Amino acid sequence: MEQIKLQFERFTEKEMIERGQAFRALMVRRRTVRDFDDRPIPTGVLEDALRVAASAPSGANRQPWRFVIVEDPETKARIRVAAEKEEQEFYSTRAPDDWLEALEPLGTDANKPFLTEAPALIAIFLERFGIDEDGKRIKNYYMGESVGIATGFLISALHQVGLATLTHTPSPMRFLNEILNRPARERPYLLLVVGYPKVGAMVPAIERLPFDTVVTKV
Ligand code: IYR
Repeated sequence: MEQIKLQFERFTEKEMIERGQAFRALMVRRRTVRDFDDRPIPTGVLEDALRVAASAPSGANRQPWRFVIVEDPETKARIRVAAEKEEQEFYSTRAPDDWLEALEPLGTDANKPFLTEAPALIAIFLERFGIDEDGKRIKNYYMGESVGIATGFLISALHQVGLATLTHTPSPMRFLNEILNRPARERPYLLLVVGYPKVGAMVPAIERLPFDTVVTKV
């Protein structure tokens, strides 16, 4: 493989500390939002964030992510109907009691108004395998890890420009393949709801775990 010169920005130690603190301050303010208004997103903003997502590292550089931007009200409405159907099943029968208990503090239920109220949904698909020109399967590697990292990049990029997100996982969400016309080799990974929080939106008063619970130094 041909090699090219690495473009890498180096900073002084002072700059490193300042940049680290500034990025931390930005990112820890991110909250998952469930209450969106319908104000549209400026042209190009989603595309820029998606280019960030698509630059994520992936197993063997297979880039096994596919993103579908949904802004059309009719398609959002179809997604909402299908998701609420699954969620009704989930909340009334499928979910075990311990799961419902874990969700209690978040106050979620089977109604998903944000799917039509938010200006955009980004459906994220995981490509289980590729197809070459002869129609032969190409193996992908570490798809879950790769798409998870790309999704993290996407959420961060959107937060950075002042957009709120909700990582929504209707289960099962195969209906997304049908509505969005995606091949069976692409598995719906999650549905990212994107927009501005409603003025006065509330979020649950949840806390992050203590730092030394999640980080250990040996
Ligand atoms: N998919 C359901 C349930 C749900 C599950 C988890 I884990 C959450 O963090 C939140 C909700 C729903 O979207 O309501």
